[in-house]
Amino acid sequence: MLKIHHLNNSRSQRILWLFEELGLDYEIVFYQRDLTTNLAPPELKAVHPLGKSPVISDGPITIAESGAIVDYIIETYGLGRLRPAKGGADHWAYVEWLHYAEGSAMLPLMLNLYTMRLGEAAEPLRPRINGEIDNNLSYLAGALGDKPFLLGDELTGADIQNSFVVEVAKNFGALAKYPTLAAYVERLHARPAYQKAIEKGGAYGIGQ
Ligand SMILES: N[C@@H](CCC(=O)N[C@@H](CS)C(=O)NCC(=O)O)C(=O)O
Repeated sequence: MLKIHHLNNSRSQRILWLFEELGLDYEIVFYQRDLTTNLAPPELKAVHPLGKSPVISDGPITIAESGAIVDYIIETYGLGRLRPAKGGADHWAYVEWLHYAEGSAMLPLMLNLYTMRLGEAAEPLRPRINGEIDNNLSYLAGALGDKPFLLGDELTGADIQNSFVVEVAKNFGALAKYPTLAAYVERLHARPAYQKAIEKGGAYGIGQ
């Protein structure tokens, strides 16, 4: 059976959502962040050397990195759902979005998170970090346009993978300038599968 190593209040929430969108059977192994450091417990290192979440296992296969997990699950269990047909321009746009979330968009958001702890010492970095957050959010808003989802009328893995980006941006108050992205977050959160995943995954405070 599919198994997900799920850290509370983390990126693995979007994998639970993916499972729910596809109606899959799966087992959740729960891990709790340290209340002081907010880091993952050391037990996750026994699952994967990086000690991060999400990690899934499916029989002999173990996969870390949420983009790879989204790709694997949709290819293996999607039966053509949650992705555009292969071969066309939309397919490659979809692949790009799967890489984009963690490869580009999350970097300035994580830098923001880390440098917030430095107080005034981080001031010299602020213009670059804020500029790159805006660069990415305006790119996302432009790509979304007036469509409901990144690739058109249907939800795809691209939206699930990038949901964490817009949720983190919302937590930082960075969506105030991007009403279409704020509405996009609400649209994703309104999906029954999203809500079921929240019920299963436990308290989630990112972008809510
Ligand atoms: N690029 C990875 C990032 C994984 C990651 O950093 N996960 C965070 C949760 S949001 C984590 O496990 N943090 C706990 C820690 O670093 O101790 C992915 O998308 O799967």
